[in-house]
Amino acid sequence: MKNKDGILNLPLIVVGGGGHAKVLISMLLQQQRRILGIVDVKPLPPLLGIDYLGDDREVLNYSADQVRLVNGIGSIDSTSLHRTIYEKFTEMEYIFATVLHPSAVIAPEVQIEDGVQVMAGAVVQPGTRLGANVIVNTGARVDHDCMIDPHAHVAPGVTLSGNVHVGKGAHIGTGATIIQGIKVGSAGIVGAGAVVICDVPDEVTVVGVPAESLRARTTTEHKAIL
Ligand code: JB2
Repeated sequence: MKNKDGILNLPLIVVGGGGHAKVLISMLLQQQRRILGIVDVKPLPPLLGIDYLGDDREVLNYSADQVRLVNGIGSIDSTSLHRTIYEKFTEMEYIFATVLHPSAVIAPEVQIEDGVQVMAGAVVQPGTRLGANVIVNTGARVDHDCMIDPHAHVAPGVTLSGNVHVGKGAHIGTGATIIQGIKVGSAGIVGAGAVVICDVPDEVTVVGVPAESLRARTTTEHKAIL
């Protein structure tokens, strides 16, 4: 995989200055990338030595061919802000850098779209496609032929067996395991530590071992109480 960003090596602006941005900045500094600064909705002290520039309007001081952006917004309650930030700036023709930790093991046959982030210790096997703005977080394992649609977040320590399809903007919580051939619908949420053995419909949250819909679980619990 080679993308335009890797060839041009343009300076970077990190959008968002919280926990996810800190991990990205550390990776980028190890790779000796030049970071112009951070934009955030609130003023921040320097983060790993990188200064706060101002709010998102600060990006507009640079043309889209002078800089690359790094999406420093992770997944707080959902991936929606991560997605919004990406869409807002790509509509203005800015390009998000692809950030791959050198310790991640990524098979050469993996397709990687713009703005993908793969953190330390992750493994991504052949035949997999990582859509635009996808995060494969620390130590996650994505086995062969998985389709990870744009804006999805595969949190630290997740295991996806082969042929898993993760829908647009889905969030796979820390340490979850998804067996082979499962589809998680768009904006689906898999709770931390869940073991998913059945498909997850769009916008549904599943939790537990084996995973079941949060709504179904709540209803069952209510019935039990009543
Ligand atoms: O519209 C915005 C905006 N809204 C919030 N534009 C910009 N440029 N920044 C924005 N922010 C800023 O994002 C907040 O002011 C805050 O500084 C930052 C979010 O930081 P936080 O640490 O709360 O979340 P995160 O997205 O960096 O990290 C989450 O996701 C990661 C994947 C956490 O849950 C982490 O624990 C997790 N590893």
